[in-house]
Amino acid sequence: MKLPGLIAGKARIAGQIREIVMSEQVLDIHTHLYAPAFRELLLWGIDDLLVYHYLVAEAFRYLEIPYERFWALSKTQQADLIWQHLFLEHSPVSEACRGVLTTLQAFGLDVKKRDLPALRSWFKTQTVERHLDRCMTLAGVRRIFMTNSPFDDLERPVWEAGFAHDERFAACLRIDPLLLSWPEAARRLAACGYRVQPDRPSQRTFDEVRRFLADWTRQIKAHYLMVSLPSDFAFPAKNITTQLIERAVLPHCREHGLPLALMPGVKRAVNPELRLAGDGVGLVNLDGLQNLCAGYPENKFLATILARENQHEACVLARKFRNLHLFGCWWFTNVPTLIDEITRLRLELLGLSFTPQHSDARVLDQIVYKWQHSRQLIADVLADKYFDLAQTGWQITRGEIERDVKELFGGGFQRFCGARVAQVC
Ligand code: RAT
Ligand code: ZN
Repeated sequence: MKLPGLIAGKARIAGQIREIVMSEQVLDIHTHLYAPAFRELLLWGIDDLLVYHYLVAEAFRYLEIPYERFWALSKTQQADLIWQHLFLEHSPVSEACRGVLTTLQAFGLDVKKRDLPALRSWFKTQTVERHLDRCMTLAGVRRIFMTNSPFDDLERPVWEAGFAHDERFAACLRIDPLLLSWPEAARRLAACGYRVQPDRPSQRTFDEVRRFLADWTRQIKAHYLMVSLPSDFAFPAKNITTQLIERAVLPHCREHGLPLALMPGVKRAVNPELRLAGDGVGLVNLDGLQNLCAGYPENKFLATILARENQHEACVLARKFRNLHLFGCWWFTNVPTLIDEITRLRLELLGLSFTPQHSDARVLDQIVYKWQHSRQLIADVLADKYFDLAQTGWQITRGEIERDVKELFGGGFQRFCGARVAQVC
């Protein structure tokens, strides 16, 4: 084909793919959002958008006030300060700043006025139900997977009291305290009537941990279990974390047919003064993940890894182990440069057998920008890949592109997870 023909061909493929990728409904498989029944735990609106911890960290690049002074402010005052420094005194070019503007624009709000009080007034006139419908429609999200922790004192009573389930939300059991802060977790389990021994745990302790996991799996109808892991995570190791994984968590997951989602690479509280914004990233030795996949072929592992430098090795691991499903560009990797790079890498090494993105939204409105930005990048990468295929003479139908995009946007995840997830999605 001559150059003008090639360019026209590429533009045609790109246009078709963009149309499909922008409109396909997606499963958002990891968020920190809650169904409206959890009331104030479901964050939404302009002030929550502005005090998002990604923006707090960025604001402290410019702020000179002591950390405690910032934390002593009300949410509105913190939002004012962040707006002032990140939007007015500097151009909001970072991904998290741009995201706020993409979201407001999608709501039909005029960002060029830079009028924070007017934005606040608009949000005051919205109801959470209408806003939820709006955000899910604009984001094209058909189900939101929550992060649910029985160790959370605000969340646990809601489950215990019971509520009418909203089919758009799926629960996932988060177990960080159990695996990473055992003495404290054991104390809490004991207080709830589980006969666990914090020091020198016996078989009965592990059985009781399984009983705890089974109770909460049933209580919340968990779709998978999940844990974020420090960058120095090793498995197996001579520690309680390994024992708990081997003797309680993995048997529980096998018994209930649930995947375990592993999120390695966090360095918690690198700067505790920043609170939730104070975590960092570290390179992980992926031998631990390899040992889990190899040693427990009957278990399924979902994984998203925080360090950019770990992404290639993770893809190679997923080529070796079909019980490993990579997902998302997590947290610090959720920026255009890395979404583009990681998605290309995964497509080139894994074909379509991964889930390119999750939102990790903490504020409902964020699903709008996180999905809009990611969809554009995914569409561009796919367009290149289908164009490369076209160069070989391979012809692809619109139906086949739609099939592939469905696979990436939840179909592959559902199949990997098996019956439990397939039932509800
Ligand atoms: O991305 C985030 O909001 C982080 O604070 C973490 O919550 C992370 O996603 C996690 O699930 O640990
Ligand atoms: Zn998260």
